[in-house]
Amino acid sequence: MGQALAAEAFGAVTDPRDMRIAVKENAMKPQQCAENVIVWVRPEKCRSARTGPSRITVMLVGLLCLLGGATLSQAAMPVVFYDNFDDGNYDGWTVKRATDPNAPVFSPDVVASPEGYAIRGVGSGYGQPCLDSCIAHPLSLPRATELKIEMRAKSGPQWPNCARINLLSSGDSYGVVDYGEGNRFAGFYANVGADDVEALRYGIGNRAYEWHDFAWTRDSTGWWSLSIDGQVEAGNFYRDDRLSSFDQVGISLLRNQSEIDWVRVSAVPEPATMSLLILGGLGVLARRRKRVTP
Ligand SMILES: [Ca+2]
Ligand SMILES: [Ca+2]
Repeated sequence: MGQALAAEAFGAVTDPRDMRIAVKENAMKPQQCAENVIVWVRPEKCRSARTGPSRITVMLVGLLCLLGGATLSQAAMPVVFYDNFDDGNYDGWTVKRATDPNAPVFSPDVVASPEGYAIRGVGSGYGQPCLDSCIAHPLSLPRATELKIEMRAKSGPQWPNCARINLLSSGDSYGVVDYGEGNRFAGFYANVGADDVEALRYGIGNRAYEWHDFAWTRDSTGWWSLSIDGQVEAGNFYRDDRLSSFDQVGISLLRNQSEIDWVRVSAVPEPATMSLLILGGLGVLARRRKRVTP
């Protein structure tokens, strides 16, 4: 994506010598190449310009730095959805039935947590039918490339226990879990058409039972990585970019020991969308310059 961004920049600048952008890729750890954006501006051009000369160039560089940074830096990936439940409710979410069509509908509880409030499952877990507390919130996320699904969650030691986020795309989904009881893992699921894959089952020991910040991130080449508390623990564990447009965020809490304190979804638009943003920005700058230059 970085290369595409650079190509767009060259195409939009009348004198390509004014500006060069290079993106240093690190193929081994693509999720860490984010900060490697280098921008050169030819200084003599700035000096030779008279009225607000390279002001537009400087603004372009600023714009490109911002957009390039937003594109490449996962730390700066735009947040498209966030709820921390600290207002003591889950208004805006709809309580859903679990996948079992015979399951009753269970509303999760809102409980105090070390960081405000969290939501917690109810009951003792599986039964006849099973006892997930499921809620869903609408989301409008078209054509994303890079993605990040995050939650602060804890699960519990008794069987069964699971705190799960689903990012839904019509009938398909990516699912991420903090799975408790004896298994104690962070997991990732891709449910696309008839393909239902458990792509990651990463053992986390007793951390499954404690509050931790989990992040499942997809980079611009489709590789997913797992970070816990900001540290990459399972880098590039799976490659899947089949889903790019999403319409709902779902939460599933199994049993009254599994809790989620906050959920956050971040995304970067596909290059075509980003190019339109860049061209739109350039157009605004060009019109602004035209107005101030006789
Ligand atoms: Ca709320
Ligand atoms: Ca909270």
